[in-house]
Amino acid sequence: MIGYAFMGRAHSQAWRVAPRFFDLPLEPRMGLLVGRNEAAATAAAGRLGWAEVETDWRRVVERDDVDLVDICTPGDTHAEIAAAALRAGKHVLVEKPMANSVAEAEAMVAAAEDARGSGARAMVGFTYRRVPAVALARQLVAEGRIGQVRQVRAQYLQDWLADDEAPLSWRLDKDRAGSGALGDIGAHIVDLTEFVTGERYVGVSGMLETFVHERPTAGSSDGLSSTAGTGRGRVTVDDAAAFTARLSGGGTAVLEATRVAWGRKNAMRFEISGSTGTLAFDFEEMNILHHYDASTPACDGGFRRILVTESDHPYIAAWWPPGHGLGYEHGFTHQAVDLVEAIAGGHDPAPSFADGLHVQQVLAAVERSSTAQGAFTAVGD
Ligand code: SOE
Repeated sequence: MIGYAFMGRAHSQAWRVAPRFFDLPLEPRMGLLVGRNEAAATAAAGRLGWAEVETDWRRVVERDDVDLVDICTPGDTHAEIAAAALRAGKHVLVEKPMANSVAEAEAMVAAAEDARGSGARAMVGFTYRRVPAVALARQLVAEGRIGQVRQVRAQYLQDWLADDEAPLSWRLDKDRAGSGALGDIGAHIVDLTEFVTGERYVGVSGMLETFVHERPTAGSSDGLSSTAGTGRGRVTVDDAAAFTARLSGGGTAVLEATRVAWGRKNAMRFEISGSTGTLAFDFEEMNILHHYDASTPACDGGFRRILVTESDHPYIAAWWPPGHGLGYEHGFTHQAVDLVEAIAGGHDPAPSFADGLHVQQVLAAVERSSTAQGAFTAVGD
């Protein structure tokens, strides 16, 4: 695993726990943690359960005793590391957004295609697909339980940048992160709503805004949060993104991603209205899915609140009795499980690098549209 901050911690927890709760066809062994600061990486490896430490990823990706490379670094490093690992015949899991540009994402797809012959598998970490209520929503749409998808409403709202004095970090630097709220969290709702509907966004009209152009430079950081330093630096990414979109099946969508919405901590929500019903989900109540079925007589109709903790709900059988609930980290565990099963079963995991490229194309179309005062922009052009 390369990187050991927020995502590295989440992935480590997943690799540790997955074989203890799920019957996996292969046992993951947590071999090497890679970080440039040897002392910090050594401390992290001890805490997170990695056997060895390396300071240069190049020395790791070709080692014979490495089968899978898990990339948890900022976006500007993804393409190079993923391509090198795939060339060496390793399986790759890469954090979202897959890359910082469409060109990088295309190169990653090409590397994954070339490596397929050697049996190497490549997957993007859109972990929210593995929240049981989200996976159930996808099943219900596929079963026709809301009919033809007509309207998608999705939001990803956070507030960790709502304070104008919140310090700079790599996530606010376009060269390192690619974009701001758009790629960091907008990418999740693009992927998630495509996953649930089984459709693709074909065109967008978008608007990006940066409200706070300068922030204190970061002083110290523990990988999760940072304190302000003494200087000030420029923010080069968006604080918020909003866009409307058209879906491949003829439906419409309204999406919003922001890191400056006071009071909203990790409110990733979607509501999907079809010709015969609606589904609604909010990550802040992640064990619940709401379903409105229009075939129920209006007099006793209304949204049904499904507590997604039954053993026949996706992923739940491996966990706790009904009603005991799962949390943020379980999505990462399910991701590890699905990847290991794909590797052992010899099939491609989802989301693939091609799926990651498509999300990148949607993000790029939103950026182009925003530059062109919101002109409708086809995805992929
Ligand atoms: C920060 O906005 C962040 O950590 C994202 O990068 C993650 O993808 C999201 O799951 C939580 O918020």
